[in-house]
Amino acid sequence: MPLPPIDLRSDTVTRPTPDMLRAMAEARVGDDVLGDDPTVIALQERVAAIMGKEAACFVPSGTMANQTAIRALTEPGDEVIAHRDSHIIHYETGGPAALSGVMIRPLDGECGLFDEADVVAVVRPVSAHFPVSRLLVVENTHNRGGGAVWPIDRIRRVTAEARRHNLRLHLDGARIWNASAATGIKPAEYARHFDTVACCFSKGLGAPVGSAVCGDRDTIARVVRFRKMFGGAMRQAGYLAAAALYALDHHVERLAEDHANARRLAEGLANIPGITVPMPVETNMVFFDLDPRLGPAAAFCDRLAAMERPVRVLPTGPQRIRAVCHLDVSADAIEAAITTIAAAAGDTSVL
Ligand code: TLP
Repeated sequence: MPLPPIDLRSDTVTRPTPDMLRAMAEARVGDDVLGDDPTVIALQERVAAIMGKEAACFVPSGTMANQTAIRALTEPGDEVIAHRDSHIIHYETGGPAALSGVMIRPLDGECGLFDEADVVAVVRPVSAHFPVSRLLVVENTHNRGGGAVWPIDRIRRVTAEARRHNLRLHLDGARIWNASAATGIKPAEYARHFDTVACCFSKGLGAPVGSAVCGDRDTIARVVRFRKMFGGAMRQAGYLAAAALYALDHHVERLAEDHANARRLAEGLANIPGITVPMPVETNMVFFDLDPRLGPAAAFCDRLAAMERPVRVLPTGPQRIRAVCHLDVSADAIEAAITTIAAAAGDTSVL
């Protein structure tokens, strides 16, 4: 019998715990499209309060959270400024172009971060010829930036300058909980600099489904409208909202464990010949690069999945791999993962 794989592909792979399932089964529900699901209403009020915003809208995915927010804050033909490596550019199937009719102006910067001067440099003058520079999107933590956390001072400076240039502001805070766990800075302290904040319950927090968009009442009314238009309005969604409420109660404090596991994993990987860890590990993600003599990343991932104690990870570049720590991965599993990866890299000293 092969041993069960250690699944580090994403923090999205977690399964609901028995207690979470019980909370879901016991949820009071209504019809959320008609606006009377009490558990969805409770979740929306709770998450709006956590973010210090007037209102929130529960949506099925992080992608829909970002896309409804972008649609709510822009007009077709507008330009959205975002880091080159951001999720909205790489992993949302061209949604900003398809759903909102906007262009994206990508910014450079280490680990998904940039400075106010980078924003100012691309803001366009008002002219009949140019698209309107309308929206700045910040991602915190930054996924392809290694799970990097935006320093709060940098957020303050960048958003203040963006406002001076009449930009609206959206925070892709799918992993805002990880940013807060790493810094001790409350989500509302990050959120107050933005018009809208997307946060996710099904990544670090371990719920099976669901994200939210938070903002002022008028903007969230637009988000609710676009959620319907994009097919994301759900009926007895209280069963899912109950999982998110359970996750907020029980799975936020423990995120520090995932961060400690990620640091340990990075340390173990950095000691394996042929493997380098290119970015600092600040939260629950570890990116690692393979020396070409270990082969391409995709083939190495396949090799890891076929080992005696399989490890599942995802290639994110020709030589780059991502591993993500989460609720369903223990400190012991991390030690086993390091052993498997070392063995696959041909490091016999670990065996
Ligand atoms: N990210 C997924 C993949 O799409 C890459 C992952 O495994 O990390 N914002 C950020 C910063 C994200 O990392 C993700 C998911 C989303 C938005 C979208 O969330 P979902 O997958 O719920 O649509």
